[in-house]
Amino acid sequence: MERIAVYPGSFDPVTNGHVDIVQRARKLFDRIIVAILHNPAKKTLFTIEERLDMLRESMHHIPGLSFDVFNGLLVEYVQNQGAHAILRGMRAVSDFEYEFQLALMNRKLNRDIETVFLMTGMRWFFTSSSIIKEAALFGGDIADMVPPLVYERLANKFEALGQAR
Ligand code: COD
Repeated sequence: MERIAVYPGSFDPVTNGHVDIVQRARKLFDRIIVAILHNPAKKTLFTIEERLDMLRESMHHIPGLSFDVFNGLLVEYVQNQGAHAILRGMRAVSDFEYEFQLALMNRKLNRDIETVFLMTGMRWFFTSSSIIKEAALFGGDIADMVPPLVYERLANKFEALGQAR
């Protein structure tokens, strides 16, 4: 049986922390579907198309991946894809409570799907999409935390980062 995992997220934008998780998880799964939640109620910096584009470009060197957009319940999407695992990354203790609730709710909704957590790579401990956006807004140097295309796109969005280059 093919081992398929779904790696769901907002990816607004993708960071080196996300890339690292997928790279390492490939040892555990034959195929990983990186899936962006389309939630029109949530305000994002990048559109779905921009986020998909950045994900594809940042992970093009990793085999066995596909990229998709989903809406509605995650467990339903996972089941429809023929997958049995949800892949999540864990950074600090602060991630734990939310991830724990999400995993338990998903298990309650579908007992056949397991959530698999990978610890962040040490280098990406402090890397988060929201902190990167805030730093970039004020011209902070975030070049080593995101793939080159994401850096370019952030610089285009935020003039301050563009000026710091
Ligand atoms: N190192 C390691 N992992 C990281 C790093 C890093 N530096 N940065 C982020 N990650 C991990 C996150 O911990 C997460 O596991 C994953 O990467 C994606 O992160 P985000 O922030 O892009 O994704 P989220 O947390 O916004 O995703 C939320 C979901 C889309 C999974 C969730 O909202 C969802 O499933 N929604 C659909 C409705 C549903 O079914 N809800 C659950 C039951 S009610």
